[in-house]
Formats: sequence, C-alpha cells, structure tokens
Amino acid sequence: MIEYKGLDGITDKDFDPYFGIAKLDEQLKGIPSKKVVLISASPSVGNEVFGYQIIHKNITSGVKVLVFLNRTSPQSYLTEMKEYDFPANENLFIIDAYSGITGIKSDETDHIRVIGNPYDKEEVRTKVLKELGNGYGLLVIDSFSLLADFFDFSFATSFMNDIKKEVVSKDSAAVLLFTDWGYEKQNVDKLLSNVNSTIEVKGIEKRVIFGQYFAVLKCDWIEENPAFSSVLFKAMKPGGIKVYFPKILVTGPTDAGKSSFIHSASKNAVSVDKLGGTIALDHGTVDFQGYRADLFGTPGQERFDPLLKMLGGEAIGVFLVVDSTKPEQFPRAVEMLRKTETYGLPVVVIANKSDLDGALKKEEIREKLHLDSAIILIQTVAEDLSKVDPNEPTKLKEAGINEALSALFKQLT
Ligand SMILES: Nc1nc2c(ncn2[C@@H]2O[C@H](COP(=O)(O)OP(=O)(O)OP(=O)(O)O)[C@@H](O)[C@H]2O)c(=O)[nH]1
Ligand SMILES: [Mg+2]
Repeated sequence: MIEYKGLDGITDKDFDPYFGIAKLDEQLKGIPSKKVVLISASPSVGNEVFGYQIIHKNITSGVKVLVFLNRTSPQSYLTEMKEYDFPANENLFIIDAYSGITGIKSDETDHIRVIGNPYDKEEVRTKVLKELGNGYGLLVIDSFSLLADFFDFSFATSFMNDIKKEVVSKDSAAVLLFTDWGYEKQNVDKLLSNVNSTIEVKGIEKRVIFGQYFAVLKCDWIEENPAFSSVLFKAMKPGGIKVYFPKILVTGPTDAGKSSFIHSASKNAVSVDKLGGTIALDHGTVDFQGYRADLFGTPGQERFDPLLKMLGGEAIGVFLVVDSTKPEQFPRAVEMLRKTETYGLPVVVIANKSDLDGALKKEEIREKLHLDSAIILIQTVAEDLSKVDPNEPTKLKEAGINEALSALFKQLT
C-alpha cells in the first residue's frame, strides 16, 4: 500500500494509487481503483510530465504500472523520465506501439511488449486488454489523442470503454493523456462524459505563455463536489510537477528574523544586507511537499518604507514575522502589512525568538497583535543559539518552518 503525505503529513490508505502531485492528491485523495482519469491538455502546454510524475509516484510505491506508448520509443521515454530524476524500476512495463510505425526493430523483454503492427486496430486492442488481464495497479496511455489521430475518434472512445471494463473487473485504474488538438466538440464531450475524472492542463497566455495551471473539471468519487480551484504549476527538470506560488511576502519589524526565516526555508536565498540588516530585499525559493514558492523579504527599518509597496505588489500571501520578546514592535508589524498593501491576503504570523527569556506566550501575542481567531500563529526558534552569528541569517528549527509553510500553503490554493 502506498502513502502520500500532503501538507498535513496525513496518509490516506483508503485510496491507491496516487497522482504524486501536490494539491491534486489533496483534492482527489489519489486515484481509486476502477477509475479512469483523463488529463486533457491544450496544445500549447503538453501533459507528458503529468504522466512521468504519476508513473514515478506509483512505481516507487510498489504499484505495477503498464504504459501504452505510441508517442515515442520506450528508450527515449525512459531517457526523458530520467531527466526528471524518475528512473524506471521493476514495476514499470511498457507496451511499445511506436517502433512498429517507424520500422525500427524493437525487442520484447520482460518489461517491454511490442505491438508488431500498430496500424492494426484489433491487434492494438487485443494486446492491451490481454496484457491488462495480467494484473496492474495502473494503466497509463501516452497518448490517447494520438490513438484518435491514428485510427479515428470512435475507435479511441470504444477502446476506452473496453479499458474501463477491464480496469473495473481487475481492480486497476487508468490515466489517459489527451491533448485537445481541436477535435469535434461532440466527440470530446462524449469522451469527457465517459471518464470518471477530467483534469485540464492549460497555459496562461498573453502573446507568450507565462504560466501553466491545472484544474479538476470533474471527479465522480469526491462526494461533496467542492469547487476545485485552478492551480499554478511548474514542471521542473529534475523534480517534476510542483504547485507554484510566484510571490509570497515576508515582512515584519526590524530584527524580527525575516532574513533568518527565508534562509532557513530555502536552499538558495540571497539577501542584500548591510551589517546584518536587510537594506533592499531577501529572495529565496522554497521546495516543500511538492510545492514551490518564491519568498520575497522586506527590510524592517522604517527608512526603507518607500520600498514596501513595491515589494508587496502581486504577492498572494504573507508571512508576518515578529519578535516574541518585543510587543512594543507589534503596532509596527501591523503598519507594515498596511504599507505593503497586503492587508486581507492570507497571512501566517511567525512568532520568532520564542527561545529567549521574556518571550510572550502564543495567546499573549495573539491578544497584543489583535489577531482574528482565523489567523494562524506559529512559533519559531533558532536552531542552535550557541552558533548564532549576529552578522549571518540564523538557521531556524525545521519543525517551525515546516509548520509555517504548510499553514500558509494550505490557504493559497
Ligand atoms: N535568539 C534568537 N535569535 C534569533 C532568532 N532568529 C533570529 N535571531 C537573530 O536575530 C537577528 C535578526 O535576524 P534577521 O533574520 O536578520 O532579522 P530581519 O528581520 O531580517 O532584520 P532586518 O532585515 O534588519 O529587518 C540576528 O542576529 C539573528 O541571529 C531566534 O529564533 N532566536
Ligand atoms: Mg533582514
């Protein structure tokens, strides 16, 4: 049984397999057996990485995955997966419906089955259904739209129905990668109505594509039917699909620990500092539980206040860092939220330096900051106080950092 640990670190063992994609697994609780999922991309973005990510997640969790491949050769497929740091293992099996088209000879192995004549509908159908009968946790078709191009849409749809019957009887599941090249609407609608869940993958386009997002269009195993929001993502090489937050602001009074927080949360942080104090900004990229976020830190000193509005522009969430021993700075903290014009965005308050003598308790801080009960407050503390160098961003303990990141990330999608 495989595990997916979301932002809460919760393992949901009822469902199997999973997408291995943050937010998607949180919204849909994985891919239950007997279900068929369509990943439908617009032509400008491509959805192959969704396939790689799903395969990787499942084969590394002990789920046997069968890939029906007609888009490229098994060799280049495996090479590309490796570029995302997703190596093959003994749980991955491929049906090669590509080599026969190119005339390149491909040999059957334990893990690669070859379709001799990929132009023969019946050979394709029989070979896939027969192989599925041998028992797999998941079938991935890459690509379903190529099947429709190659034969015709009605074959693709009837083949999908056969596959559906087979996965229902064998307690398996299927993911179809589909690119909508402008097929007839009634064909696409029929396909969408026959699958259990559809996830669309699209680009945000303004002359060039400057962002990509996915959104759950439908899902028949989530009962309450919540409104699924669209989720920005980046496809990283290596790393795969990360839910992406382009700008999160980190603000708060002088010396509270903003730079320390950013440096502790990210691997590559840079600061523009003078004698330890930030004079322009901090920037760091965070990778956490399948999420990626860019953190931007403001200076705390009032003489830099003219920068605050600019730094706060386009932020989608805020960490407000305060020094737990300095309630006299709390009005300043609230003023900084106002000056960055981020008031009203999701905010998580970080009560730092909770190790120091005189640090206020959580409830005292909430009261003195006049925090609404819905706002989450997390205490953080430096890792090893004997190693605190006053001229360096201090390393904060990971537990507090992780608690703060998951508290804000949960509110952002
Ligand atoms: N004791 C203790 N010291 C801390 C802690 N976190 C940060 N510090 C120290 O507090 C000082 C300020 O930390 P920074 O992270 O530079 O604070 P800042 O909010 O970025 O400061 P400005 O950029 O000047 O506004 C540094 O000397 C840190 O070593 C903590 O949890 N405990
Ligand atoms: Mg700083």
